[in-house]
Amino acid sequence: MKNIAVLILAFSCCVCQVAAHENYDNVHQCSGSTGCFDTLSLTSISQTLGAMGEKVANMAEKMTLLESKLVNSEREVLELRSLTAGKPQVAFSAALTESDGKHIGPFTTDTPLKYKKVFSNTGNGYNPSTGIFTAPVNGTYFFRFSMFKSVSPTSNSVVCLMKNDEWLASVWDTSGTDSTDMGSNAAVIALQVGDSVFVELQATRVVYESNLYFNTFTGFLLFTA
Ligand SMILES: *[C@@H]1O[C@H](CO)[C@@H](O)[C@H](O)[C@H]1NC(C)=O
Ligand SMILES: [Ca+2]
Repeated sequence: MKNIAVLILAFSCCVCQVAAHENYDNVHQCSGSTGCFDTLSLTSISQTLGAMGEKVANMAEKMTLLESKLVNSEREVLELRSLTAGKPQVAFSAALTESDGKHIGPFTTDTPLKYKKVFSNTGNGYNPSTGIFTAPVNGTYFFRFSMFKSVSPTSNSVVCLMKNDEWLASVWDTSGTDSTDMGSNAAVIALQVGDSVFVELQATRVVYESNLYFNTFTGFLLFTA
């Protein structure tokens, strides 16, 4: 709207300048006769005003059109915002495996757990072939994971929630005298674009999974930074 107002102003100035030149020519043509000058300049001014009026009417028409387009665009933006709540949608949830029941591990080094049974992955931040979630936007995220262990062959489970190479939260169960055990942990953390979050099975430890899906990894964006 501001730009259009400036345009109209600039356009009006041009018209004024043209009118002034026309008057100047008239003065030369009619030198000596003030009556002729008055009539000619009045005619010229009224012609100019007529042309201006037509142009302003055209512009008013165009502005009405633009206004209605703007109203439509604003309505569409509001609709889209209400769909996404004005923020990117990032949420995933996955379980370890679809097998009937098996141990995962032990490995000789700390290893990211690959949660392959994907329940949801809105925004595709989670990669089931690596087990790693990569933050698509700066923001504050919630993560939660669970660990299940069986008694045999060894009840010895340590899993950690990791942000890049930093330990955030762990579940630990290394007693060998009881049978099945389960634990979970969670964290709310600020991430920047490209930060990795995953659950790491520590070296020499195991977890047990079946198609009851004891071991899960879940995360979602709470709000953007
Ligand atoms: C994310 O945050 C970092 C640190 O505050 C900033 O340098 C970067 O520009 C931000 N990136 C985006 C895409 O907002
Ligand atoms: Ca125990």
